[in-house]
Amino acid sequence: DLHYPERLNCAAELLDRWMERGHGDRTAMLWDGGSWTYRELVEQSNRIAGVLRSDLGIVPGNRVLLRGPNSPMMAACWLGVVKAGAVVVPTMPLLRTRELAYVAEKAMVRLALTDYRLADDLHGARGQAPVLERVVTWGGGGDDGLEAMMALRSPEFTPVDTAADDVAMIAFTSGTTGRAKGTMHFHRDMLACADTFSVHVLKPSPDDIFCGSPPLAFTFGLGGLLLFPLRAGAAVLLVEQPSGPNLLKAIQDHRATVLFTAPTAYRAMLDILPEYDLSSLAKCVSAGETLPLPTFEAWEQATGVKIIDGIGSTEMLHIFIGCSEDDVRPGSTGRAVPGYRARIIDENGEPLPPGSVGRLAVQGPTGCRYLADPERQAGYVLNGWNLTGDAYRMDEDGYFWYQARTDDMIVSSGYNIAGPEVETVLLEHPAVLECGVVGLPDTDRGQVVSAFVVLRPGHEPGEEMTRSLQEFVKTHIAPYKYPRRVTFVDQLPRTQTGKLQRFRLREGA
Ligand code: 3SK
Repeated sequence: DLHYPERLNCAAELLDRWMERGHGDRTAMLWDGGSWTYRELVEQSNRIAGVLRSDLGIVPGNRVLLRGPNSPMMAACWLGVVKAGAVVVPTMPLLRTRELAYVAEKAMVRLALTDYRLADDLHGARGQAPVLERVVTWGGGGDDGLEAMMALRSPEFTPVDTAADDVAMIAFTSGTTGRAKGTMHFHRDMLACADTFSVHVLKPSPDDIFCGSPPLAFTFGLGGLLLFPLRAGAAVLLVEQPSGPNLLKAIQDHRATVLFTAPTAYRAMLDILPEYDLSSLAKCVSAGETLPLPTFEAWEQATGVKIIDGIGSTEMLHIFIGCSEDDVRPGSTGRAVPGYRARIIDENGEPLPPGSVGRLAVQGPTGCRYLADPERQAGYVLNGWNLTGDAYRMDEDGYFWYQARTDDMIVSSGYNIAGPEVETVLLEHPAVLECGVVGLPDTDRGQVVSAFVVLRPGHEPGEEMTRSLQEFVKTHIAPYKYPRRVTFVDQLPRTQTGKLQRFRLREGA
């Protein structure tokens, strides 16, 4: 059980505590062209907190929107806002005016801090969301820029004495369907996600250098690229444009040891791995989507590192099922992370025995709290259990095996078929770069298994390829699972966090 004091400011706990432990001269943050020690990061975040309180009129409880690529200023702003007792509302860099206005209205955001290169959409959002009073930029210079204000503020700031269960962050998720939902997380949650998954599964040391691709605005990225390294007293390497080649070069140049990214990125990087020296890399974490077994195997073969797979959610803040490298059962997502409980339930919420497929329910130190949405809240939390939208099977040893999103199970001629299982097989075909498998309505079968396939360069779509893919599936898994329909596409619809939007494939078809 985790116990935290009743009064707690998580930014002070994650960052300022290290000064008392004589850690001030250790590197906290690296990026292309610079670095900050723990002391420098404390001072930068203190100046930001001072600006918020003294120049921008922010009082505890106010909501402050953040917008920017992964950069030291984005991280320092996150910490500064929290130190000031305000609530961070991080937003994905890809959001546009209308989406930003929706977030600002829904979360009642007064102030936005943004990288100057991404300011235009926020200025546009002000017109649509009158609640948003002010937009302040960093990186663009000028007397009214954030750095100019910071220069006039003290490097010292006493973090606001917040309660452990005051809200520290509202994270929005578009999920794989529908309109963005705000999820509220307490100060203690920020520590709890580090003290569970990171401490018990990842087991980092102060000598680690974390890096990765998920935005800090996505809780997967926030944990992996800010909360976990700080909790461990380690360093984080922030890469603004984390394409495969940029990320691999950054790992090589800075000897990064821990990598956080999504399955599609691992798969895409495989082709170019031999061009880089990745000998520093010791731990790799994958989440955001289920990790296909062929990707796990190919990555291990190429780097010697077993990917730590995990499933989390924005609602739960971070990963609640996963496995450390010494505990990997290839193809399974792992076991409940210490501190969490997980079980499989039927449609009435009753627990199912090992071996049965049902809905995954979890319980632990973090949990879902939707912002101003009692209906959704009632649908997600039942008797203290958080009901994920994922269909899983648990084996006798407590390992969880992903089947599909609950709404992605295909029922064809009475068979239950998990689209992701068919995708995993298709991905082993040498011509397939990416694919998505869904059920489409069919008068004879109810639903028909339908694959949308992006081919690797040099391979031709057509009937011959369709037959080759179908035969391939039939020889690898039960033949009734083969895709009766195959559509070749140039790309697949994905959310901003890289999750495949299977509902769009269904709609488009
Ligand atoms: O999708 C996931 O698996 C995930 C993991 C960590 C944090 C957030 C999310 C959505």
